Amino acid sequence: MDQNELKKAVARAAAQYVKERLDDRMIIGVGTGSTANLFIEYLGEFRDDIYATVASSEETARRLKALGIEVMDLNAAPEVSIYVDGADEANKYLQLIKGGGGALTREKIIAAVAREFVCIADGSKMVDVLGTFPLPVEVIPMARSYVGREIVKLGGDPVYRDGCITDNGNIIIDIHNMNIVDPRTLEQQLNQITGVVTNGLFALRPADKLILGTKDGLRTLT
Ligand code: ABF
Repeated sequence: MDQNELKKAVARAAAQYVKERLDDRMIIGVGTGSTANLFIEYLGEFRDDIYATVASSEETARRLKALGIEVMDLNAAPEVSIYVDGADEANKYLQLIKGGGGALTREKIIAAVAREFVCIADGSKMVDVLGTFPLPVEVIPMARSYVGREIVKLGGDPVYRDGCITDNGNIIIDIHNMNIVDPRTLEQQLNQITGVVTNGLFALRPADKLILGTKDGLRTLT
C-alpha cells in the first residue's frame, strides 16, 4: 500500500469507530489535513445519521458543509464526544506534533474539549523522538521577532512561515533542529512566551488512541 492508501485505511477505520458510537445528539470534532479530509469523505457515507460536527479549520468546515453535514460553533456545543485528526509526528506515548497545515490552535482547542481524541496517521509519522518535523508555533504578528529570539534561547531555529496567515489572523513560526526529549516541558515553555498563541506540541493533552497505518496492517495504540 502506498502512503495515500494507508491514510485511507486509517480514515476508514476512524469513521467506522465513530459510526459504531453515534447517538442522536453526538457532536464529532473533525480535524484538518489530507488524512482528515479522507475521514470527512467517509463521514459523508453516513451523513444522515450525524447530528453535528465542530471543525478545526475553515477548510474543514467548508468540506463538511459541502457534504450536507451540520457544522456547529464550538461555543454552542455542550460537549464533543470524539475528535478525529491527523498529525505530523507521533511518539509511542501518543504525544504529537501538529500544525503543519497551520490549524494548530483550533485543533488544540477541540482536543482540549473532546472526551476522546483519536489520531489517525500513516506509519511514516511514528518517531522515537519528536522534532524532525519542524514544530509550528502560532504567534500574534507584532510579537514575531521577540518570539523568535526567545525560541533561540530555548535552543531552536525559528523560521517564519512565509505567506501563511492562520484562520485566526496570526502568523506561524516553525522551529527547526529541536530534538524534543521532554515534550511536556517544551510545550509549557513555549506557551509561556508572550505573544505565542499556541504551539503544535500535543503532549500535555496527547491523543487517547492512535490508529496507525503500516504495511503490515492497522495498529491501534492507546
Ligand atoms: C493536521 O493535519 C495537522 O495538525 C497536521 O499538520 C496535518 C497532518 O496532515 P496530513 O494528514 O496531510 O499528513 O492534522
